[in-house]
Amino acid sequence: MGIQDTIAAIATPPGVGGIGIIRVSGPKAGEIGRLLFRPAKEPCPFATHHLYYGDLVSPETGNMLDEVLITLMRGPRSFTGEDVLEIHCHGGPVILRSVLESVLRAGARPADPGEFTRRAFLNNRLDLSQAEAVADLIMVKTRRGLDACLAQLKGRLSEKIHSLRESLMEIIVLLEADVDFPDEDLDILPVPRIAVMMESAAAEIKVILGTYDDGRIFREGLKTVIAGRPNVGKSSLLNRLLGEERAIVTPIPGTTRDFIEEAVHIEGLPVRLTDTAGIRDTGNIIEQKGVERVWEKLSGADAVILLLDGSEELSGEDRALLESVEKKKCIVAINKSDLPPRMTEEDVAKMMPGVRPIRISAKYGDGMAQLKEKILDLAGRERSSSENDVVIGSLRYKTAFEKAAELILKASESLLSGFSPEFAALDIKEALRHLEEIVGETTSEDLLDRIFSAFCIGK
Ligand SMILES: Nc1nc2c(ncn2[C@@H]2O[C@H](COP(=O)(O)OP(=O)(O)OP(=O)(O)O)[C@@H](O)[C@H]2O)c(=O)[nH]1
Ligand SMILES: [Mg+2]
Repeated sequence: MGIQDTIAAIATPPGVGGIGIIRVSGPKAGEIGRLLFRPAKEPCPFATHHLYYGDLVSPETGNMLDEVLITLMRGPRSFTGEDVLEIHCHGGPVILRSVLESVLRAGARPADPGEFTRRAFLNNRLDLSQAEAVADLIMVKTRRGLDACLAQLKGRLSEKIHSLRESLMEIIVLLEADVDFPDEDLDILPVPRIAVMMESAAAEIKVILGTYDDGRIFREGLKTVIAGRPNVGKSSLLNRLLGEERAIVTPIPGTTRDFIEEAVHIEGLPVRLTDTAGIRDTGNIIEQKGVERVWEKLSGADAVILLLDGSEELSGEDRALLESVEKKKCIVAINKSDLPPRMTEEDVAKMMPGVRPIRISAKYGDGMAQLKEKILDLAGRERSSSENDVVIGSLRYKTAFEKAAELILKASESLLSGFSPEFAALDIKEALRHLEEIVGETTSEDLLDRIFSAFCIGK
């Protein structure tokens, strides 16, 4: 498999722009540059990390392709660690395509998705967690998500893994000293001390795991489901929060039958809103199917906005819903505050002690600021971590950390119950392997393929 070959791709997004960049990486990068580029001023030594101005021409026909700026960054001081050529063209799709074709004819091959970053990883310019941060960085949707990605790119997660690794190595050395010299009656195995070391490593991992919910929400958005009886104004609320008439609103109960999902930002927090079918017992089979699926949605939600119609009395169906929704992720909103009230906050509080409902009018927009505040609170705004902290948002990291913590605790238990330290050492080594997988030190080709194929081409 040739890391020896030279790859090329358009690195800027499709469409029209001020400039568009073709990126080339590999041993032929310099040669390709020299073949296609006609400098405006001689001499043009192609000094590394310098920008040169001139024309790009097709070597076969001599025809001009574009007027460009070109730079060669010699390895290993480049993104991939190889020689990297960047051609800054005018940002038109036809120009970029024709320049890329010439580059390919001059000896490069098209890059696979994520291949530049993969090479950076293989050449030790980045570890795997940093490589993934590159992919996340360009997709990130919020300022705080960006901070977390930048911290990861700068190696905060990697540092954490390395310090955990040091601790685990130390434990292994202590455990194996006993295995290696069992006859030397040194009585050196300080079981309680090792157990403390193990527990503190596990505790450190637990702290990192505790950031997953935050991290995931800032990567994927807060999954928020609007639920309630038919006709309470769920679709009106979705439209209000979106600022457009997305869902159909009618006075007929049972209007919404399927989910409507839309994304909004609330003060930088990405929120994935789902409008659902009104929950009620119904003989209509289509509507009933919709209602069944609402319950599934509710159990998978990060937040539920339970909507009530304040112009009516609290009904049996409302009560059933109030009882069944998980309190800690629920915001109760009494809608239609513009109409004469027939439901009080106390009625609701009786059903759900500790919950303070808010009054809103989806139709006229009253109470929206308060509702947004509540959503932000649920997302754990006050828990917000500093940009230097490690925040993990990826399921891959979460799983690896969980397995490592489990194995460390298992090792500590076995040691404390008097089993041979050999067993504990095996568990700790396995835990180490899971941690190393995060930074890509013990990662299978398969996993690498999966991770990098999710990148875009040119990254
Ligand atoms: N006065 C008043 N009417 C409202 C308000 N919100 C919604 N409505 C009206 O209530 C009716 C039902 O609104 P929808 O948004 O369709 O209600 P829904 O909960 O989505 O209903 P289903 O899809 O049938 O479950 C419509 O006639 C809305 O105009 C409000 O704040 N004040
Ligand atoms: Mg509706």
